[in-house]
Amino acid sequence: GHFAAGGVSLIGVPTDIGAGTLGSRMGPEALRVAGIAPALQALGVKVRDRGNLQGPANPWLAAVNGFRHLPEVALWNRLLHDAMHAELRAGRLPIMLGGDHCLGIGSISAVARHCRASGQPLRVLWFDAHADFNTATLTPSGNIHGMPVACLCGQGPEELTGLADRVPAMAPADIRQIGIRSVDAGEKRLVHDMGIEVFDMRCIDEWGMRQVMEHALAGVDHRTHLHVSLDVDFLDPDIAPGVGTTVRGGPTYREAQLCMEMIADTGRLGSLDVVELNPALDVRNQTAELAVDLIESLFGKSTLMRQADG
Ligand code: 6HN
Ligand code: MN
Ligand code: MN
Ligand code: MN
Repeated sequence: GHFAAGGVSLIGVPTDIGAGTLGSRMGPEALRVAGIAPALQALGVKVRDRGNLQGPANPWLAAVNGFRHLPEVALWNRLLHDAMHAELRAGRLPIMLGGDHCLGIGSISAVARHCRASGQPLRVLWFDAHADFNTATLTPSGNIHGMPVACLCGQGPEELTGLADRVPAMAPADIRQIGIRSVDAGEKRLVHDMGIEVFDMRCIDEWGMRQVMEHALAGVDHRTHLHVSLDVDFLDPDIAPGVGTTVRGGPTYREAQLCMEMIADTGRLGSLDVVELNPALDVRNQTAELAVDLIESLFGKSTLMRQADG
């Protein structure tokens, strides 16, 4: 059957607690308004909308010891970890509707824990303009949405590194980063030292997206759990203006579609984050609509069209 045979669960996480711009708290509603549920249903996917998690408000405070809002970030991520893990255990494919990218910590902690319990290899595809590998001492902002990959790899405060069944929650060898084009100086060294495999924009320019995705998916087999963490600032700001941290020179609409189609072709998608969508900065909800287009491809829309041709 379809890789989402057990159905999809939408989990809204309406917070901008880890970001430097307010507004991604409205991301879940913008994705619903853009029609994420009916779009998946039209592809034959069973969808359950679990509604929104409820957590602490954003107090909008300065950094303390290198972190902004650490207690609130930790609480949101604990709630998300528990919700994601319950869906995975029930055999469902969770889609986390963010919210800012600090939520990748709770989401992927749950996925990694589930993979260990079920004996499945994990592959995380991190689509982002940023490496999100800062630490309290390296961060230029204190914003924890710039730190989730470091936390998942065990570099961070125990409130954030210890959400799963072990520390680090995830092995650096299990992640591939795609579309990177803005990395802070200290962060760059740490990404390199941790041995993270990065397919940056230079790589996409030189190899083309098809070859990049072939490399990023190499070794994925019939048992692999694929997790996609889609930071919408991955996309070029010309097509995706509704994000707080735009960086010029991102992938085009067709390049992004190809990424999603090649993932769909593996049949191994197991969970998804859609993060950093900021409706306060968007124009006529176009970035949310683009995200829904990409999610349709991720769930096999173009594959269905190919089958229709024979
Ligand atoms: N994101 N590297 C910058 C910082 O403040 O650490 C930007 C991080 C952006 C994070 O977009 O998920
Ligand atoms: Mn499973
Ligand atoms: Mn990010
Ligand atoms: Mn980003």
